[in-house]
Amino acid sequence: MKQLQIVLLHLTLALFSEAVAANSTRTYYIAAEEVLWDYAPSYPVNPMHNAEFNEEEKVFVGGNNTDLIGRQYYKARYIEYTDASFSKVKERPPEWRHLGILGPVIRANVGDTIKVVLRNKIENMPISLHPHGVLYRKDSEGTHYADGTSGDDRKDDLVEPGETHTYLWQVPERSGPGPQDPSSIIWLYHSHVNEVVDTNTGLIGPIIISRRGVLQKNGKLKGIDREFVVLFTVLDENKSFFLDKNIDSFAPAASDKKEDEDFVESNLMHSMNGYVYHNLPNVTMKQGETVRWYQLSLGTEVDLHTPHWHGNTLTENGHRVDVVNLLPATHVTLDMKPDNPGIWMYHCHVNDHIDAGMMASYEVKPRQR
Ligand SMILES: [Cu+2]
Repeated sequence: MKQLQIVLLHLTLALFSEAVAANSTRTYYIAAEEVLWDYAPSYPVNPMHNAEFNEEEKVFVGGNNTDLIGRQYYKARYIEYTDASFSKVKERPPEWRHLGILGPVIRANVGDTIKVVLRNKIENMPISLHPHGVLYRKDSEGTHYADGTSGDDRKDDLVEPGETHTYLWQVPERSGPGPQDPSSIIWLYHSHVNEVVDTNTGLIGPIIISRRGVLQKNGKLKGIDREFVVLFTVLDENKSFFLDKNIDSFAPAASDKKEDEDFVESNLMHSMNGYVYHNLPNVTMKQGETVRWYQLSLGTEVDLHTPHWHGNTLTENGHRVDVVNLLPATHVTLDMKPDNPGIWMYHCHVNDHIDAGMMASYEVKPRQR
C-alpha cells in the first residue's frame, strides 16, 4: 500500500513538473521606429499586368515631386530586436516577409505568459502597445484614459521617446481558441496613445494564440505547414503622425492643399500589410499542405473588406468559403488545403478597393511527383 502511495506521489509530481515546464514566459523586445515605407516597390510596373501603372493607379503610387506624395511615406513600425540592448534587429525569416509593415508576430500557447519590452525610438511621438484578447492588468493595457490609475499603473499608457516599458500579459483559456475555433486564433496589438493617428502611422501587429502544446519548440504549429497573416486596411496617410514631413519631403507643392479632395484621396492607401497592387511578397505554399490564413482589419467606415482567394477554397470554423467578411478590428482564422497549383489572385472583393489596389496574389507550387 505504502509503495503504491509513493508511486502515485511520484506520478503526481512528474505530471505537475511537466505542466509547469510546458508553460513558458515568451519575451519579445520590440522597438517603435520611424521608417521610409514603400507601398509599391515594383513601381513603375504593376505586377498584376506586368505593365506600367496607368493614370488612375498613379493617383496612389505615382506622385513624388508633384502635388501628390506617391508611393513612399515616412511611417512608424514595430521592429523586433534580439535582446534588451536593442542593438541587433531580429531578422525576419522568408516565411514571414509577407508581414510587411506589421510588427512581429507575438505568439504563445494557452497557459503561457507574454512579456513585451517596448522601446520608443521615434522622435517626438509618444506611443504604447495595447493588445487585444490576452489578459492584462491596468499596468499593461497601454491605453491612456480616465480609468482611475496613477503612478506605476500608468507608465504603460504613454511611452515617451527614448523610454522603455515592459508589458506583462497572461494567456488563460479565454484568450485562446474557443470550442468552435481552429487550434490557433489571431488578435491585434497596436499603439493606443492616439489610436487613430498611431494605427494610420503604422504601429500595428498580430498576436497568435494556440491551444496548449500546439505551438512547438521549433516555432511551428502542430499539424500546420504554413501560416499567413494579412491585414486589410485603408491606411489614411492624411491622419499620419508624419503627414507634414511627408508633404515637405515628397510633395512640397501640396503644402497648402491638405484639404484638397484629390490630395486627400491620393493618400488613402488601400493596402494588404502595407502593400498595394500585387506587391505583397512571398505568399507561397505547396499543393496538399495545410495552410492557416489569419485575416485582420482595422480602420474606419470604409474598412469593410471581403478577402477573396481565387483557385482554392477554405474552411472558416467548419464552413466552406472563398470569401470572408471583415470589419474594423475584426479577425478571422481559416484553413486551406490547396489542391490547385498556380499563381492565383488574392484580393479584397469590394469594387472601390479593387480599383484602389487592395490586390495581391498567392502561389501554390505543384506537388513533386
Ligand atoms: Cu476592402
